[in-house]
Amino acid sequence: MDPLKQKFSEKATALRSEIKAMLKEHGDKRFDEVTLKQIYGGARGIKSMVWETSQLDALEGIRFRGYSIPQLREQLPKGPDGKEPRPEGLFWLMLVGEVPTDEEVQWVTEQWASRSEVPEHTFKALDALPVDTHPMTQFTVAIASMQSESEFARRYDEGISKNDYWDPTYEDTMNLVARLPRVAAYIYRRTFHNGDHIAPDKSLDWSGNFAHMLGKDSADFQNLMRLYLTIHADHEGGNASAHTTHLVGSTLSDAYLSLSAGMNALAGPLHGLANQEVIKWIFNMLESLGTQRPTKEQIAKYVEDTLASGQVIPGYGHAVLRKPDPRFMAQKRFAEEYIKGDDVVEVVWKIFDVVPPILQSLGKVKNPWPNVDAHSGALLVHYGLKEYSYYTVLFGVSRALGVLAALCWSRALGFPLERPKSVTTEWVKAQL
Ligand code: FAM
Repeated sequence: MDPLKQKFSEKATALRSEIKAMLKEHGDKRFDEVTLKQIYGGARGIKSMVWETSQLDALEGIRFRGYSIPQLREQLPKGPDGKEPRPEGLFWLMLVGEVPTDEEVQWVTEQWASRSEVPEHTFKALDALPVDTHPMTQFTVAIASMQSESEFARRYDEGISKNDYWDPTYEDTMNLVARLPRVAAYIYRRTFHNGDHIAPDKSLDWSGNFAHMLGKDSADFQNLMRLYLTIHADHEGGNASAHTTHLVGSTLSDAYLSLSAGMNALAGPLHGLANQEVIKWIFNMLESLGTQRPTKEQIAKYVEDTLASGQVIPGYGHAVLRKPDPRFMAQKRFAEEYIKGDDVVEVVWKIFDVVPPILQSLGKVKNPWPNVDAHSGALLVHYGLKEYSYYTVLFGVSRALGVLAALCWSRALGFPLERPKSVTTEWVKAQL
């Protein structure tokens, strides 16, 4: 058995019996109460699922298996120039809870390279779509089209024991993650570069090869991809893309169908699509002001106008966070180190000064601070990746790491079909 699978199987077996014993002894212990506001308010804050790979603190931000983003950057094995962490290492950490060695990360890189062949019919399915189909739609179609290769679906059809569900889920996860950069790069090149595709370079790491297939070979862009694909990977289980993947997976839909569903959730403007909305909003602002270097006063006026027209300020606010997002700060740090003085980055930083007090003054916005999406576009634009309708696909390639590692855990721990209770307003009124 491969070393990661072996380790995962041991850890999962141990945790599964621990949970069984815990449930037997404490199964009726109360952890939460639900208010009417929560029932009508998108279930905010209700503790109702288990997600082993990461946990979000409203003030501290995300921790992956206990490690904050700055700690990950320090401790995970890095790319060839030793600067940014390799997402392969984060995947290992999320799956088995241990920071991997350089050799272990190299093993993941090689595994994914060896599993990265994309079926021909997926390219055909993409080519059948109009070229101006939104890249996220292309992405979900491509992922669903690869379902024909699902090990889980095949083994279920043959009659697999419940105790073994985790095994083909792990195989599907490894195959699917391995193929995503090729699929995502294919979508980029067909949509924006006349289908002039670039063959993979399997000597590169997962992020380096992705950058290469996008047509961006500079060492700095490869580093941006390493950081980007690391910090977008997971944000505990309740966010829409993670929760959708989890819900669909709970019906024993395989990893392909579950991820494809999760990516449809990521494609919404209140979730992952916000990264395209941010840069679109900034470009529109610069155009309407007629300058690349607006003053803070000009930005404030534009923000007020956006709010007055009944729109949200993209990249600001969060359902859980109540401080500037550490993923925003990690990107700011990257910009300070690699591309200080860039015009669009300067605008992003001015917006960071201007927007929070304005949102605060509205008196209803619970978090006036920037989230992950407020910064990412400016970094991509700097390196010439200006086609912002593509940005959410990059987010999706990364998010697959967390939600699929979590899917492996859900199958290994024997989690049941998810089925919360709904009520009618008539029923609610009768309780008051
Ligand atoms: N601009 C203007 N108004 C905002 C706002 C923003 N950035 N963020 C929240 N509000 C409003 C919100 O629309 C609501 O207004 P109404 O009561 O009139 O409906 C009010 O403030 C209270 O909302 P909340 O409780 O503070 O936020 P929610 O938990 O309901 O929603 C977000 C969270 C993220 C959907 C919301 O902040 C938002 O729409 N932000 C802009 C879109 C965005 O950046 N999304 C990306 C989130 C990201 F981290 C990700 O998933 N990738």
